Amino acid sequence: MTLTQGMEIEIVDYLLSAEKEAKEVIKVTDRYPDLMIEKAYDLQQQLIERKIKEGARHVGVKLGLTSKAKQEMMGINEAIYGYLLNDMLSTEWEPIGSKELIHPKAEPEIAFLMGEDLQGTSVTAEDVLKKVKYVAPALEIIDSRYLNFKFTLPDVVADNCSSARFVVGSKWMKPELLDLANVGMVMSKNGEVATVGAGAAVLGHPATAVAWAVNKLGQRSKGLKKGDIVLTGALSEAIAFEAGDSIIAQFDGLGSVSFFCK
Ligand code: 0L1
Ligand code: MG
Repeated sequence: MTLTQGMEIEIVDYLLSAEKEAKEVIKVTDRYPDLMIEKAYDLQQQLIERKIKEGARHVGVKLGLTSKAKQEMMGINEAIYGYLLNDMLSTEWEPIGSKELIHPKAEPEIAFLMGEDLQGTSVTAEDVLKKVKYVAPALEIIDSRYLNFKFTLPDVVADNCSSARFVVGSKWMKPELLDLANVGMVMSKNGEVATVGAGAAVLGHPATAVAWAVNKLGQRSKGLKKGDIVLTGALSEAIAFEAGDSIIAQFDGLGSVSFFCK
């Protein structure tokens, strides 16, 4: 079934309300089983445009489903991208409010800060690294709007790839000072190790994941802008948390990043 403009507006409203009310909802493909991935990116774009119209600002891009393990689990062979807006950016010293979220999970990631614009359809990891000004430790907080965090690929793309919040650590380094694929990471919850990982978990190298995203954006005549923050993908599985929990991710050579959930 082809979605009419009215149906598309209704889907975007549905997802925006679920987020605003912090209420999980039945996935879109239960109602529209023919929803295809490219149409889901159109819906994602409309959702972001609505948020921008309501006052939010674009601050970057995020990669999702970048680990081979997660791709195999979902029976897919490519990553996904979504957008980061200023109202998702949280600081280490300001607690994350659990009441505004549904069933949040934390993901340890390496953030890139773009020093120059980058657009194209045959961009390589090397091209990406030439345009990255700094890398930093980051935590992404994902919070799928769907019931029990269960969805198909088009569902999660339309839902802006489960984006909710993100925190970037204060240590920013030149990318050439680190071997990003070999950066080890330990994420702890309430002082206990919850998960470990390495930069290579992100499609072999975080810059490879970003090159994929740039090429995918390029197909829509979009790209990365100077000053964009890019969350390059999770170094390990996501860890669920709730009010009262504190999360810290420590990265070899890159320092740490943490938050408390109130
Ligand atoms: O950022 C991510 O890797 C998550 C993307 C969406 C999939 C999920 O919500 O687990
Ligand atoms: Mg993520």
